[in-house]
Amino acid sequence: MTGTDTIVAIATPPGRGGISIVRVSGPAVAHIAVAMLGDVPPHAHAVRRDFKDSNGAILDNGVALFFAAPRSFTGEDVLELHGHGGPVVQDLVVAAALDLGARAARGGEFSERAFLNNKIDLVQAEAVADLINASSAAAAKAAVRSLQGEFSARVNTLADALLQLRMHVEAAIDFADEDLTLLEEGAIAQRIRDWLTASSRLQDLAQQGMLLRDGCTVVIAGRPNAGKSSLMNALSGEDVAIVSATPGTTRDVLRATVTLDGLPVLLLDTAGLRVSEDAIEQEGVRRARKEIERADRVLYVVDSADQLSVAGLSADLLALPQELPVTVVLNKIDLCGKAFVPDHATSAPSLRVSVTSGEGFSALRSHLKESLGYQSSEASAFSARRRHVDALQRAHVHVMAALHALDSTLGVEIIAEELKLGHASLGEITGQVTSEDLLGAIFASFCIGK
Ligand SMILES: Nc1nc2c(ncn2[C@@H]2O[C@H](COP(=O)(O)OP(=O)(O)OP(=O)(O)O)[C@@H](O)[C@H]2O)c(=O)[nH]1
Ligand SMILES: [Mg+2]
Repeated sequence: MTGTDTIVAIATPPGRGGISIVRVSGPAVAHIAVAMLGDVPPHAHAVRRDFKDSNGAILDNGVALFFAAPRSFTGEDVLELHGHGGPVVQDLVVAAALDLGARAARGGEFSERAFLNNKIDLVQAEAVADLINASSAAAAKAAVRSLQGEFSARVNTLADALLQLRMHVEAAIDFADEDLTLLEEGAIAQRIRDWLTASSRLQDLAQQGMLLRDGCTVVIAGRPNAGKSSLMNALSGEDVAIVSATPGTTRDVLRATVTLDGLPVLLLDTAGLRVSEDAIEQEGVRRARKEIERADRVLYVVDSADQLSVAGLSADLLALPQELPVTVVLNKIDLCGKAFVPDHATSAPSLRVSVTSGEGFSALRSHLKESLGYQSSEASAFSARRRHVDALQRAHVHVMAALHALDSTLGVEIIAEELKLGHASLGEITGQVTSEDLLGAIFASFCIGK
């Protein structure tokens, strides 16, 4: 399935740098090496060479690395030219390879070839991109674990167990007379239950991996002057937003990224929610509402020292979209007595803080992590994507259906079919079962040269 053509790309970031790497992969690599370097260097040995164009003109002098198929990242012959990091010289080296029969690689094409040549599975290919794009140290470590195959191994264990179950059940179909003896042993039901337990556990882990990779969006909302921008600045540790005693200060949506124990959180500060005659402020409120709808969690900030805000809290919360995950942050508690707890008639959790004194902040951070579903279990986390979690869930549902069919003695064929569908869902994760569309979508998001 691999391309019969040879691809070339600059593998290092664009611009000037100490070193830049041009990577070539495909059947024409040996030809290109002979033309540009004078020989094909020995496998995986760094050699010093002049890099020449097809006319023999010297373009650069650097280190060349050749990896013979299939012992390379892509599984094809690969040549890496480590030259000087100037944009013009890099382009000249690429142009020379193009001249000698290579074509410019698309984003992710090297990784795609690695996948198609069975050097890595789909989860690992995705982990390459996740590692490059990791927005926190924890996310990077998690991506490395996926890259090393930890997630794939767990998926494969589940898939293998399911395959065993399928074989057992399908044997029951083939030997119809012994139908009952094969299935009524009870062992099958127990094995399916065990499988479901393991599947739930992996779903939890994958969910964590997805959180680590994608992070969460937390929107700070509330009435004007509640202390939203102050909270934004305090949580991000930066002076992102203008704070002033004048209500209606913030108009635009302001963003800052913070890391909570490795969990990347995008914080959004928004305009105070109120009815206003001012067109600019109206637009600010409109933007605030738009972000609120998309939030993974809303921190609804209340000025606890302001009687009107406290009295209006229940109504304010009711005016927010239904089923929105909201935490009420009762701010400015430095201005009220300790015993003061405004009552509000919703089930939203509430926390008391003072941005000025810092009181209640560590509780707020822990609450955020917990409410976003993050357990900072760095040791076992691996990166995962929404599509992995979806596929795991689908597999789980099918196997549940199989168990149901077994319990209600629905017929062995139905059990077999559900197990088969579950197995196929798992296969989508590592790429045993894929469609062209899926592959295209995954690799298109990679950077060029990867
Ligand atoms: N005493 C006290 N004052 C606070 C606290 N938090 C914020 N403030 C003050 O409250 C005022 C409003 O703060 P901002 O952070 O600008 O409020 P905001 O909710 O962003 O206001 P808008 O952008 O106008 O909607 C400022 O004068 C802050 O210094 C607090 O915990 N205690
Ligand atoms: Mg503000």
